[in-house]
Amino acid sequence: MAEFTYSNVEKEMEVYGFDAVVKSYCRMCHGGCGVLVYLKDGRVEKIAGDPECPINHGTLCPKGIASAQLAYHPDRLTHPVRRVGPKASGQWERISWDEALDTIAERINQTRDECGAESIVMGYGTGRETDGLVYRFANTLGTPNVLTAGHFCYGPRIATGILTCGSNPVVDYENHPQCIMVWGNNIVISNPDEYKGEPFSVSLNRGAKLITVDPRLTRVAARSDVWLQLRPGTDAALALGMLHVIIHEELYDEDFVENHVHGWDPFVKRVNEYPPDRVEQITWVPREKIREAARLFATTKPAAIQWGVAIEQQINCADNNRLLMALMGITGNIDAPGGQVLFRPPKVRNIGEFGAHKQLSKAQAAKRLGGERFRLASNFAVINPKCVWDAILEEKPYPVKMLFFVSSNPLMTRANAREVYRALEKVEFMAVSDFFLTPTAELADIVLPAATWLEMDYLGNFLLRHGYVLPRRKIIQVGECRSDHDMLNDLAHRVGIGEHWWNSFEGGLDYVLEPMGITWQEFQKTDHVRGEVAYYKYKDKGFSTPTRKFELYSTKLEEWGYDPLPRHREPPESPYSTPELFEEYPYILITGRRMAGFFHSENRQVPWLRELHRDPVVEIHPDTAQKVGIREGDWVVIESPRGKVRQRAKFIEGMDPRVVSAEHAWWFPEQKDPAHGWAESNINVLTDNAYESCDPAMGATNIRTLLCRIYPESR
Ligand SMILES: Nc1nc2c(c(=O)[nH]1)N[C@H]1C(S)=C(S)[C@@H](COP(=O)(O)OP(=O)(O)OC[C@H]3O[C@@H](n4cnc5c(=O)[nH]c(N)nc54)[C@H](O)[C@@H]3O)O[C@H]1N2
Ligand SMILES: Nc1nc2c(c(=O)[nH]1)N[C@H]1C(S)=C(S)[C@@H](COP(=O)(O)OP(=O)(O)OC[C@H]3O[C@@H](n4cnc5c(=O)[nH]c(N)nc54)[C@H](O)[C@@H]3O)O[C@H]1N2
Ligand code: SF4
Ligand SMILES: [Mo]
Repeated sequence: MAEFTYSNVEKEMEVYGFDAVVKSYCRMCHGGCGVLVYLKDGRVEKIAGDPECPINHGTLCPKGIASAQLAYHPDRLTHPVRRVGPKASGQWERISWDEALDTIAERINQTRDECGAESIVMGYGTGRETDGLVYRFANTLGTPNVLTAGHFCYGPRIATGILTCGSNPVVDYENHPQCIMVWGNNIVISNPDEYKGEPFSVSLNRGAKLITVDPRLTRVAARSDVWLQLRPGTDAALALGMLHVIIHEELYDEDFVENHVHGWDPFVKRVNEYPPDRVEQITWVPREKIREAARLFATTKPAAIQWGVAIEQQINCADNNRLLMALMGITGNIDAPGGQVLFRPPKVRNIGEFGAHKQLSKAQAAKRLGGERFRLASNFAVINPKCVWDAILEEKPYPVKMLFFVSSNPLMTRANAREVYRALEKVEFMAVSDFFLTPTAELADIVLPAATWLEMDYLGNFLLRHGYVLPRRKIIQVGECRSDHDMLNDLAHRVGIGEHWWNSFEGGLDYVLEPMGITWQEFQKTDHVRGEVAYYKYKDKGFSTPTRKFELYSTKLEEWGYDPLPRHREPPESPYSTPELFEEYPYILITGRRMAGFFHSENRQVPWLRELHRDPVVEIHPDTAQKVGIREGDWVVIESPRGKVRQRAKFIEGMDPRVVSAEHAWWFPEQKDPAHGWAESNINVLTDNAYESCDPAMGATNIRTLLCRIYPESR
């Protein structure tokens, strides 16, 4: 264990009688915050931020602080169970780990032999750091089908980053950007991926200019120099409008454009289709504001874009990402200190090797669901969820017989939840690994009790692109819970693919660390490692793309038959694309803003966190509310052509009266029947997953902008 001394910690131990304080890294979200875990009689008594951690500098969010309430929750599943009644009957019996894993192994072997490995779909949830191993399991087993949120979250940033400049450009807060453009992101609440709110706030406090692109007046928007309140789903048009200003006013970095970009002329031609007056009509943002923001961003150095998932859950997903990268690139902020850096990882095995992607044969890879339709996604081993539901329900292009979800709750988090339900109900066999019997787990055949971050050794943040790898340490054991890594390593031996795995999972940790010449036992004595930090690497080596240039014009997309240049597509449901529907459903609905205490469908049962936020909330402008007869705090009905749900109205002046914003992933663990109210307030009952509404290359489901009506429950 790392040696450390903090005078206040020593004092606290003395005064409160803690037995030990252990350093580790939280993972109640995508993870990364350094923590000090205080123990008394072997139990976690308190969790505090580690002031020495370069990621959070001692700060923590409510989820981190409440982690022990999750770990010790009385409803937690602490041993494997097998369902003994019909699906969703809530009838379970306790079984041993051996019995559980043997049963799953038997089904895997039988399904693979009778139908082919591709009819087994593995799945994992966002950022639970099960990613690498679930892929390793799937790839070594021979199935190309791994179902994640990767089609509409983070995956698109990585995929388009690789196409455009070789990696994902990450904001360099350490060198304090002088201008930050927050685009479709609420960083101070969501602390997503590589980012935590603390370094962002420090840069603001040092005087960085702030531009916010968000349909809602968030706390960040309220602090901005310029707030662009765009119509939801029109980000591509807005970015093209800003590029128009930057190009026509010659505010771009000439050296970068001349020497380092591919496709400048055709790109400018495309941008010319989006002058600010046209963009104003599309986005509802006044042209003067577009100009003001473009000028501020392009003339303040260094500048960075703090981008979020809102731009990815749209039909324009891949192009939105590419356009924001174009803004970073042509203003000279790529790989610049205080700009957007292509950080290098330390010398560890990369996620591709850990995920054993080379083990999957070409013939099996060609069977990836949706592979022909969504070629960008498929090239990054990502699938669109509807392809899985269709393969179960319609057996097309082949039947999927088995699902195995390790850390995901798709009934709450995937679009068109009623279709998801039908698929989970029909599938022949489903295994789930989770902390609780969630609405998804209630439909499973076997549920495995997973370990929380306090109960595992792992290489934290090893997938992310900020260049850090962190030693997460096992501190407690709860019941029979096991880490997913340990569980998958064990299962791999039971299905005959053990040769690609290790005797115990510690071997997997050693495998990743091997290029650094150290073992897990040695690594866990350190605080963290970081890759070498270097700027402007492209000046010597070019970018890691097919042309070695920053590709404004994507040669790969062209090869795959897509438009190589980014453009704006009107959202599939909108006042303009579906005017008749708009008459019946006259409001634009945004779904899924983040809440501080919850992580998607998680934590509704954690007392400190539920206290922060008791009920699902839909935000609405007071004028709109008055028009439809809604009072503040009322339970109201939100309805789309797919269905209706209830949430409580909250009045927000800082919303366009034509837009409402609902929360996602709500279920009610306090309802003890096996449905746990999954359909009551679950906004994904309303979202659409039709293929035509998805991003044509990435398969991102358009869940951010749809049409709805909203009215009091009593109507
Ligand atoms: N309408 C709408 N829908 C959305 C979104 C939105 O904005 N709007 N956002 C989408 C996005 S960006 C994402 S990433 C997805 C997220 O989708 P999911 O990742 O499916 O999200 P969760 O609901 O958090 O499901 C995770 C489950 O895993 C369990 N769990 C947590 N940690 C572990 C672990 O270490 N091991 C195991 N075995 N289980 C664990 C939790 O208890 C929980 O039940 O949701 C998407 N859905
Ligand atoms: N506490 C907490 N933290 C989380 C999560 C969580 O569930 N809870 N989830 C994690 C995950 S998986 C993810 S992906 C990240 C996401 O983190 P963020 O990217 O911060 O996601 P959101 O808060 O959903 O959306 C950000 C902002 O986008 C705005 N927005 C909505 N529609 C549009 C649009 O069309 N265009 C633009 N420009 N903006 C729009 C919303 O109003 C919102 O303020 O958060 C991660 N962190
Ligand atoms: S931001 Fe994430 S890693 Fe940091 S304390 Fe909160 S949940 Fe933990
Ligand atoms: Mo996400």
